[in-house]
This record gives sequence, structure tokens and C-alpha cells, in this order.
Amino acid sequence: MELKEAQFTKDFINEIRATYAVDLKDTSPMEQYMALGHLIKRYNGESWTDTSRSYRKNDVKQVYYFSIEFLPGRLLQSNMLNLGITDVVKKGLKNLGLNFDKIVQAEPDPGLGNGGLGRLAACYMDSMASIGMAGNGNGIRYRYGLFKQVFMNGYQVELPDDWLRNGNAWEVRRENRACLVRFGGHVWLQEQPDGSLKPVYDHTDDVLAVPYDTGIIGYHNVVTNTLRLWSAELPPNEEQTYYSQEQRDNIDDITKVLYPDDSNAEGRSLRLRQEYFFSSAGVQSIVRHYAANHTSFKHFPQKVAIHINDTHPTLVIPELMRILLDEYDCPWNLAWQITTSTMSYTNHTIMQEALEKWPIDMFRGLLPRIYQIVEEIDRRYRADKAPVFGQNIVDRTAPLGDGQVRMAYLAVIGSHSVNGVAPLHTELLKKDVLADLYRIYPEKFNNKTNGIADRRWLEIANQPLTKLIDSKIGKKWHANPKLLQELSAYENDDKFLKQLAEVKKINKQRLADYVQAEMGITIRTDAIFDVQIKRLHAYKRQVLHMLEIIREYLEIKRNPDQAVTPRVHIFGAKAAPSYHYAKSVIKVINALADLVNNDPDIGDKLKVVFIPNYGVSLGELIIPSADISEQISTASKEASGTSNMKLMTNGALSLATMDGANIDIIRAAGKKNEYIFGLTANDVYGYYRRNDYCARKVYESNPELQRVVNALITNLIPGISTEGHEIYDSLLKYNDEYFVLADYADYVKQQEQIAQDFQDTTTWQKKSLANIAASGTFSADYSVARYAEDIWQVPYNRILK
Ligand code: 26Y
Repeated sequence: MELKEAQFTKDFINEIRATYAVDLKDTSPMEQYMALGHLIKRYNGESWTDTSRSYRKNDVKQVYYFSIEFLPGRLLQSNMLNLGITDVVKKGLKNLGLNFDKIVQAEPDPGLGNGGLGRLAACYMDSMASIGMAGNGNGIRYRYGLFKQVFMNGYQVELPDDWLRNGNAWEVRRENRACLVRFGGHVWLQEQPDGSLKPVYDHTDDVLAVPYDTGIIGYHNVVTNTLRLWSAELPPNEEQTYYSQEQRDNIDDITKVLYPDDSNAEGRSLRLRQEYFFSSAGVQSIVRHYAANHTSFKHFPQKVAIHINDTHPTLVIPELMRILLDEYDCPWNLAWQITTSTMSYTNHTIMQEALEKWPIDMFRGLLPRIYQIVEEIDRRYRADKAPVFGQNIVDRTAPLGDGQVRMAYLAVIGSHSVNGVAPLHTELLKKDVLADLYRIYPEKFNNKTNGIADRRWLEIANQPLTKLIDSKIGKKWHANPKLLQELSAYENDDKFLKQLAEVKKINKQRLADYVQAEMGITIRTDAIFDVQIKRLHAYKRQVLHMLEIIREYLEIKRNPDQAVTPRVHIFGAKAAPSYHYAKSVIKVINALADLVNNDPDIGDKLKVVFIPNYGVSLGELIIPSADISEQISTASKEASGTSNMKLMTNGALSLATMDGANIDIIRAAGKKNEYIFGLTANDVYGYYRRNDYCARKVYESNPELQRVVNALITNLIPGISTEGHEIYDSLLKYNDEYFVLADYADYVKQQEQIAQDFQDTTTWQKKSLANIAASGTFSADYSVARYAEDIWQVPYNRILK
């Protein structure tokens, strides 16, 4: 948008006066931020209205991306960037004597997600708007986001994330679009005068779902889409119904807090209520909008695509069936055909423990009508498929089985498309997790490799690098990130490679300052910044990284005079509060950090920093500084990974297993520009098949490994007698479920290679450049364009080459 500095300054001062009734000089950064947020929302109001109007007028097909998590990160800078007003606003604020960085920091980072899945949903929202596609988000407005992590004596402690305390500048409450969601009670089918059956409800607990909309601004294209998050409230009280405190609490609880669990499904009824709550509210609002503009539902799938982000929103399937059957008198077959043509499903994990299953008794009690519909889907599925594929396979894959509602199977059966998030992951879905269903519906399965919001991770998080790139290849890559490839022309340009190294140094210094200020640890910027940032999970193998640190420590102790390449090991990771093992790993790494960082023999050759409270905002600080990107999950376990892509774009070299999207990163950047190690997915499956992995054997055949692992139980690291033993036992007593020991030697070899290669700055920067240049293909712009073409069949504007 067009904005002159004088205009901005005037508007901003007025906004401050109108909102806070004080002079600018008396405002806090929080107030300055809120005023700026409100002002930018107002600036964008017309584009938002115009976008909605034009979708309606042209009856454009809409995508609704249903996700129980959205992790958008702070919106101020990204909205300014996408509106093209960054320079004007920054200059204006500066001339008013304000500190822009402080204003940015005052914005709370909405933690409405756990990790990869929630962040992906947010990246896709940005990209859908940016390529001019009618894509809306639908989720939950949690009163409290993911907990804030602090360390006390090295242990993780969780504090509530009260992100709405000062209000939310970006959202609009739309009470007039609220709808009722029904839980519990009894339902029976009553015959109508025309012979049809209609459900009658009795003693239900009704909840009012109130939407809060946030405009999602496209990049330089005057498109603003909508992210709709639902909040649970008491229903309007026309009949003066009395609500007990317990009933009030039950309603409040639904959207009170995000489940802090990723990939570990606990069959809790509150979570099921959350899932139905936002699925039902979302589908109701879609149908209401559609019905207001169309007379028949026959063409519903030509106008609406509903996407199921992992199994959590699967109940959109029976919910749409319910509305079509009960409220629009649609016959079953037509309703089913409309529903399956509308729905598509993305799977994000092959881990059994993340596949949601609900006990039938709980499900039926909470959602009696929905259960009847699921029963009928199950009955018809069995009747349909058993004659063709046999009873066994049908028993294994039906929506109802073993006394449970199996959400992933319901999602596959009720959708026309099922996708994995990286080629290997999709292959494993077909071969393993969903193999039976793949046999029955091969045509539904496809791959859509994940992507990232490039512009956030470069233009916002890494301005020095952005400037340098712009100075060489111009700005066209901002809208078409594949053009980053043009950078390869500079691979032998020594001056450019030096500039690249200088940029990295600036970013390392920025992180070093933060680490000094927040943690009191001094780190040197000529060290290798070896970064592992992701949720703490056994399969992601932070333990392997930890063993390497012990090895390096022992090595320096044994050989104090030998020259080493200095290293800083940087971790960021939250553990699910109930995930005991993950919390023990945090404690051990923190204890190890204490030992290493305070040992005078070590000095600044080796440092370990576990930065608390990792999230999107800290990612923006850490990622640009990384030299090494640790992507070391057991092959076959990480569906895709996306921090691997963010780090690549920022010039880090991957130290990686052949897992998830690492494989695609390695292919894109070239093997010689990454450090690859470890078992392949085939090797891992070979061990499973033969059942012949013996961790102890590996341990016994490698004396160095023994020394390193033994350090967990020998008091070398103070204060971890319990946790050290736990990890030790997981490796040796319980036979190392994630093949840490199997991969140890190969991993260490690559780490030694890295230490050596890092000495040669020019060659290193050349590899870094190869990663940056090849990273454009992982922009989420392209990912959503492929969803649009292959799955949703919706148009988009920006031409992507
Ligand atoms: C059922 C419940 C406990 C649950 C909650 C959250 C289950 C799963 C999750 C989250 C899963 C998740 O974040 N998966 C990640 O999705 C990313 C985006 O596709 C992938 O890059 C990453 O490999 C995968 O672990």
C-alpha cells in the first residue's frame, strides 16, 4: 500500500491519543505496539473487506484449513512487510524518537501450537494469501498458549502463557457469527409425517462458539484472507437458564488451554471436546455462508474444500454429514458423495502413539448423534469393502474397532485425498502405517512436501543476509523464492563469500549478546554454532547430540594442549510436561552445560547453551546464526521436519540422517554440501523385521562409546544420578529404541569432519551458499500451489515458476 511518512506519523500520534489519552512520550513500548497494531489493522481494513467481497461476488472456491494448532509468530513485522510499509513505518517511528526493536518485542508471540504442525499451518496461511488463493484458517482461540518454559536447577518448569493479557491488536470478535455446538444428552430418531427420520435431542450441553477473525495479509498483492479462531462461551441466556459453576467451568475449559503434547495422544475427553468444538463451529459457519449464496448442495464441493490437518479435525466428516442429513434432508449417498469430495487429509506422523483413537463409550457419551453417523459410515464401509477385499483387512481398517473410534482411518475413508509431508514419509504411509487403506484406496494417496514462510525466515529474521542477496540478484526472489538459485553464479566470488561470512558473524553476535544478557554465558562468534532446535522427543535424538558433547569434553580433558575448532552447542526444546524421559534429557543437557561451561580446562573451546522457551520468536534469533543444523532423527521417524528448511535458507549446513525432508534438502543442495550419516529407513526396517538389533553389542565393541555413555552414571556430571541412569538404561537396558548407539560412530565421524572443514572459511561459505541458493524450492508458496492444483482444485494468482 501507499503510505507517506508524514501521514503515518500523524495517524500514529492520533491513534495513541485516542486509545490511551496520553502524550507519546508517556507511553510504554506495549502501548506503542498496540497503537501501531490497531493502526495497521485499520490501514488494511479496506483490503480485507474487498477480498471477502470479491470472493463472494465471484463465487470463488474457498479452502478452509482446519487445524487444532496455529503458530503464527509475531505479526507486526510480517504484516508491515507484506503491506510494503516497513521502511516508512520504521523511519516514522525513529523520527518520533521511538525504538522499533522494543516495540517489536512488546508483541506477545501467540503460542497456539506445539511445534511443526502448528507452524506449518501458519506458514500455509501466509502463503495462500501471498499467492492470491482463497484460503481460510479454522482453529481454536486458546486463552492460554503453550506454556512458557523456564529452567530451575536445570529442570524444566512450566509457566502459563497469558498471551491475551493486554488484548490482541489483530483480531476482530464477531459475535454475530456465533453458533451453538451441542454435547452430550440423548438423541433419538423420530419419524416425521413424511416418513423420514429426524433426530430429537434431549438434555444436551450447548456451548456458544464465538469466532475471532484475524486478517492474513498477502505479500504485496492486496489480498487479505481470514484466520478464524473459535472461543467457547455460555450460550445466550434468553430463557434465563441457570448455569451452575461447574457448567460454566466446563464451557470455559474447552478453549482454555492448548494441550502441550505433541505426538503423544492421550485419550482425554477434554481434547475430544476441543476437537468437536472447532470442527463443528467451523463446518456450521461454512455451510451457513454457502447456503446464504446457493440454493442446492449438489455443487458444494466445487465451492468448498475442507482440509484436515492431522487427525484432530477429523470430526468435520461426520459433522458435515450430520448437517446435510439432519438439517437439509439430504439422502445418505448424496451427502456422502458431497462430504468425501470436499474433504482432504494430511498425515503428519508415522508414530503409532500419535494416532488418535477414542474409546467408544466416551465418544458416544459426548457426541451421541455424531456417533450414530460414524456407526453408519462404519457399517457401510464394511458392507462395501468386505466382499472385495476380505473381512480381515476390513476389520483392521474400519472406523470402529477394538472398542475405539480410529480417527486416522475415518479421515482416510471420508476424504478424497490423503497426503504425507515428504516423499519418504508418503512411501512409509503406503508401506506401513496406512498400508491396508492404501490397498483399498490407492488413488487417494499423494505426497505434498512441506514448505516454510521464506520471507519471515529471511526478510524479517535475517535482514543482513537479505540485503546482501538483494545487492546481487535484486528483489524478485521475494515473490518467487526459487530465484535464489541465481546466487550460485557467485560460488567462486571470493568477495561475496567473505561478505556471506561477515553476515553470519553479525547474526552470531546478535545471538551471543542475547545469550550473554539472558543466561550470563559468554560465547565466541568464531566458534561453530551447532544448533538443534525442535521439540524434545526421543526419536529426534537430542541424546545423540548430548553424547557428542560428552565426547568433545572428554577429548579436551584428555588432550588439553591439542588445538580444537571451538564450538558452541545450542539447544532449544520444550518437553511435554508429562513426558518424563524428555524432561530428564533436558536436565542432563543443562547439567552437562554447567560442567562444561565452568571448567577452566575447557575455557572457550567448548560451550553448551540450552536456551529456554524456544518458540517462533527465538527461532528468528537463533536460526540466522547457525553454522550447523542438527537433523538427526532416527531414519523413518521424522515425517518431514521444517526447521531443517529454515536453517538451510539461512545458510546452515545440515548434519543429517536420511530422514523426512532431509533427503530432499540433500538432493537439492548436493551431497557434498551436507554431512550425512546413519542408518537409512531401510536399515531400520531391516532391524525391525529381523528383530536383531543389539545395543549392548555396539556398546561393547566401541571403547570410546563406552567411556562416553558411562559418563552418564559415573558422577562426572554432577546432579544427575537419577536422570543419567534413566538415559543409560534407555540405551542399554531397554535396547535403545531409536538406534542412538548404532548411529553414534558415523555421527562422530561427521562431527570430526565438520570441525576440520570449518577451518577453511572459503570452502565452508561456498557450501553455505549452495544451501541458500537451493532453498527456494522449500518455500511454502510452492507447497500450497501444489495443494491448490492437485487436491483443492482452487485457483491462485501469482505465477510461480
Ligand atoms: C494427538 C496429539 C497428541 C498430537 C498433537 C500434536 C499429535 C501430533 C501433534 C503434532 C505433530 C507434529 O507437529 N508433527 C510434525 O509435523 C510437521 C509438519 O508436517 C513435520 O515437519 C514433523 O516432521 C512432524 O513431526
